[in-house]
Amino acid sequence: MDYDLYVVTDETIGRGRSHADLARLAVAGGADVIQLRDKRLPGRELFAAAVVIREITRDAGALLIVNDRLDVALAAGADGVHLGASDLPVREARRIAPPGFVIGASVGSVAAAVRAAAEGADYVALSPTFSTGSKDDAGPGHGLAALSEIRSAVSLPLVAIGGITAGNVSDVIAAGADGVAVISAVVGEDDVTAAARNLRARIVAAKAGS
Ligand code: TZP
Ligand code: MG
Repeated sequence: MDYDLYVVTDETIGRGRSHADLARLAVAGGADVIQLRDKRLPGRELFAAAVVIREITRDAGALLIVNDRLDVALAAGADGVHLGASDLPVREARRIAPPGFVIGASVGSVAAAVRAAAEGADYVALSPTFSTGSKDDAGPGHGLAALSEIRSAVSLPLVAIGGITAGNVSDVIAAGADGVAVISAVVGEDDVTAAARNLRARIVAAKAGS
């Protein structure tokens, strides 16, 4: 599974563009993963958005991950779900998800990453890697040292999320991330496709140099 550029849709940051618009523009720039994330939408509307983005991501060969909601992810035929500390436990999601379904987990420490791996997560995301204005309750950034520690402790794909920009993405990859998840650096830009393409090129270059 390729997590190089993982774009999280957020209509509050997306300058008037819908989740589907953002997904379409981001995959055109090479996004490998689209996460549908909306804390405001009722399940029925989140499902409707997921169905549309399922088509967009399938056509582009990108993964679709739904944030928080395993039920919506399964119903829409998404590739996976992303779970945080206040969501369904990874162990329970693993128990009821079909084979091959991707479960991602937000972690803030080595211990949490090791636990997520033991419970059956397919990837872990260090959240937040740097401080961010895009998530109210994100808390302070854990930093690159934490990223490297987690890299050494678990063999699962490791994604960095929070405060990642074109300016720091090379350092994030060098510290051990397999991929980066972003909102504002892509979704908040005027030209979403160009921003995605630029970020992905930097990720690929950083990997080639490591
Ligand atoms: N989870 C942890 S940090 C974050 C989420 C959804 C927000 C990331 O947004 P940005 O704009 O890339 O910092
Ligand atoms: Mg969550």
